[in-house]
Amino acid sequence: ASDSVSVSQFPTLTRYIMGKTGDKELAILLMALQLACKATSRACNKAGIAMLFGLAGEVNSTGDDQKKLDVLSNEIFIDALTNCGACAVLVSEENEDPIFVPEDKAGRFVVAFDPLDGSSNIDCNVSTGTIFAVYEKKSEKNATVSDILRTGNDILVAGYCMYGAATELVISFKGHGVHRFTLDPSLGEFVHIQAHVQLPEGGGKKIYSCNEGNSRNWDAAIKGIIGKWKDSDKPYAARYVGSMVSDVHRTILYGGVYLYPADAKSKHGKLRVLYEGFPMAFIMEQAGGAASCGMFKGKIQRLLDIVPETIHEKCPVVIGCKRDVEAVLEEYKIQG
Ligand code: AHM
Ligand code: MG
Repeated sequence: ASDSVSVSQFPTLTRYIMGKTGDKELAILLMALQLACKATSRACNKAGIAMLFGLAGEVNSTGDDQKKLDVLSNEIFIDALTNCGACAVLVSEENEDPIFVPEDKAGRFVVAFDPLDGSSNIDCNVSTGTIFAVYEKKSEKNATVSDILRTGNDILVAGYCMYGAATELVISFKGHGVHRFTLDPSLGEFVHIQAHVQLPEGGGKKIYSCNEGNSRNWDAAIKGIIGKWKDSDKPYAARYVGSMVSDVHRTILYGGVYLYPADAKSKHGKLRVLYEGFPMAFIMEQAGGAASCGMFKGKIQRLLDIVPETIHEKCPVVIGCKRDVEAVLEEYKIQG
């Protein structure tokens, strides 16, 4: 496309939301979210020059060392969301407790987010991302933590923003499919590049994506299925960035499966339900894929059906094309 094409040929995110839902408060919320994504993208781009690489010297809600960019992006998101007038409660990976928006600024939405996911990739200029899930609060008056401790089936909007070669926002509105928007830096806007994104027909490329360094602690079913994929006539390829946003994004576009299973050391896996598992499972299902925990607490569980009891709870994650997710679940039956 040349620079002379009209702006309206590439609708912006805000225009897109208004056109699809007509919900002005939701449009305001998503304007705040996209502003925070743009500011985080800018911080990632300038990190080397602005001396933003390295540790901040603090530990976050789950005991991980915080990077300077973790702290900065968290401040960016909290500032944008508490001041937009559309939020009641926020849950961030970086904050131990939920953040209740003061009554005079509060709105109808509840947002769980990981401001900058993929910590291990921050300092070496490999893709990172933001992940978020939006709910509408149930409480009539002031919001409580019960407004966020709900199943993933209650999600209204989920999305992620990938800070990669380009900055890309992928959003799914319940009932409206999955949409891709790319940040046009010269315009400072996210422009719509693909509607109703679906995983490739039949499951797409044969790719498994997981941290195989954990394999000695996996259960028999996960060891079994990965072994089968590697030993088949046309073996699966291994691809693992180590940033969930990038690994899930590739899975949606190319096919295959992404796994962070439970193991003997981590019975709940590594990823957090509210701002990693749920939003990615929601997007994956909306894109025609599947999302499971595999075997969790003694039974096979669809990921979105979990009801979290605490805000930083973890769950095992097996998400991707139906072909591969079903093969994992089948392996649990075979292994008993
Ligand atoms: P983080 O929230 O501390 O960044 O951890 C989440 C990340 C995911 O993006 C990624 O898929 C996973 O952790 C990688 O974990 P590992 O380094 O154990 O493979
Ligand atoms: Mg994270």
